[in-house]
Amino acid sequence: MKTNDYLDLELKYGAHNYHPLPVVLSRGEGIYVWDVEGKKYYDFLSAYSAVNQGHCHPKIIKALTDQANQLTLTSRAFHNDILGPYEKFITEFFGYDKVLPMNTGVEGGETANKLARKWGYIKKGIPKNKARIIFVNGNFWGRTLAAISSSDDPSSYKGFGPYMPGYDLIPYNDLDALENELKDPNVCAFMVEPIQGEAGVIVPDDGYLKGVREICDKYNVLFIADEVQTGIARTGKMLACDHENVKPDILILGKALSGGVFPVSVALANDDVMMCIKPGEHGSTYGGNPLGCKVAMAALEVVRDENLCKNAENLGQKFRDELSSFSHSLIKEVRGKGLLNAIEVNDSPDSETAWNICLELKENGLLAKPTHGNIIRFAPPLVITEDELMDCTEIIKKTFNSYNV
Ligand code: IF1
Repeated sequence: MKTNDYLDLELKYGAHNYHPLPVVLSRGEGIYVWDVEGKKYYDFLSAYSAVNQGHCHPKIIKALTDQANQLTLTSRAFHNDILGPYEKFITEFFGYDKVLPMNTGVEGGETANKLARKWGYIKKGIPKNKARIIFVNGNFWGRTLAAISSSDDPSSYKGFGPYMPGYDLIPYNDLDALENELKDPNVCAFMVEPIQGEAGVIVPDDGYLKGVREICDKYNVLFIADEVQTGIARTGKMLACDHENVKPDILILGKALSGGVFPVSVALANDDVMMCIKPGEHGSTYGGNPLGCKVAMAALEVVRDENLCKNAENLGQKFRDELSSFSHSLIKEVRGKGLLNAIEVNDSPDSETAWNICLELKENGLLAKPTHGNIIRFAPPLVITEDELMDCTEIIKKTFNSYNV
């Protein structure tokens, strides 16, 4: 079968809830993927930062296959010999008392919201059903009804009402607006991405995260950091919060926590928060399963042992230097941190330019996809070498130069 045969199958038998680039991949290794015609590409999306360790990393695949032949799922009705060691490993790795294991990033977010509300009622004394959580404009934390209830993007929330009460929005990167909201004693938490991914790789001012920490402390509000996309070395530190040495009260991780091999997410917190949830009040069938736990431990060991934070920091700077010094009428801004970067195309958000540039990039052997309209996100696996990165910046420059507006 050829590319179009696969596209036809998806068109006929699959929900039309995505608009992918017209490429059908059949193999991945490191920073490379191949399509069904055998064409090789640089992967500059990394499955939305889930494949930070590179496609099919041998150490992670070995962890998967070894455990898959041993024990894959017990449910939490019984104990197993992997969960406890995983919980010790990951809580020590990130410096929290306890972990609540889930599967997808949005389940991590839902878990954080439930923990925050419970803590608000039990520890902060918020009246029953009055707890509020504050989010920021441009946030994205998934597709559940709670997640879209906090969204200000119509493509996320429109047509799915009614919405979750107790959620309110303030501008991103605005500490005055934050302080103004947190004065309300019914606010239990502030949930924010340290860098906004979906909104278009929006990097807040230096000091923003430190300010969030201080204001949350001042008003006894939990700081929830959604590091599902920015975490696990993507921005050049293990966590994006590490750039300002701030520690959130609840840390949400997903995506690269399991290196693109198996869905694993977590909410991490100290006992003061985590012990507010009692047996039977939260969980999931696959949450904390032995297979995912083994994969996640291997995925984190790869990040640590292969120094992926340093590589992301160094090569991310090189990427931005190379493209910032490349002047082109279609490039409005190059921005990001570590290897989470974006080019804002100098055209209207509803133009097809960014999409068409991504089609040209595909022809030139590099896969990337626009986020909001005119912003192209560039996020390769963190195992990329300097030579490979320089080859990719040349492809990007060549593509812009040959693009006929
Ligand atoms: C889609 C976006 C990225 C996330 C942050 C939680 C989640 C995500 C910061 C939920 C998920 C994914 C979802 C996927 C595309 C992708 C995405 F474009 F949707 F927004 F990366 F930017 N927090 N992001 O980015 O994690 O439940 O998906 O495991 O839904 O189209 P999930």
